[in-house]
Amino acid sequence: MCNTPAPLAARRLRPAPRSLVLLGSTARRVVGIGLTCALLALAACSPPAPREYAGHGEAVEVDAAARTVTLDHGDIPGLMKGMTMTFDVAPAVDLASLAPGTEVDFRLSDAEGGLKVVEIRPVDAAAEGGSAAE
Ligand SMILES: [Cu+2]
Repeated sequence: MCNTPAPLAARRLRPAPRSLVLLGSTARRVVGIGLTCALLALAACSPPAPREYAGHGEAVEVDAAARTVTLDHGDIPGLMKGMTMTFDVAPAVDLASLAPGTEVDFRLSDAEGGLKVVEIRPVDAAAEGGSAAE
């Protein structure tokens, strides 16, 4: 008997990706278009999740009119090393009561486009001793 085992063996030896073989060229194109649309929809409809960072430092300069604060800040994990720099401040933050020279804890967020200070509050001198009661 002639069982022709050669083609079977040859087929087994060729590890062609099954999914691609099973899909016709049209189906592949549809999948490709679908993927492209999904990616475009993702890019257009869901902006990247806003990132937040916590920092600590000293308010060197406060410009309530320009909505900026210059901070001499320590390292901000995941963002930058310690430095003195000016940040934009989100509209909701009250800068009127923040005096230059104040030691502050602050939060930054990139939710509204650029990086902005979304919270800034003086470090309670009493809490600095270690028993921080907020
Ligand atoms: Cu900085």
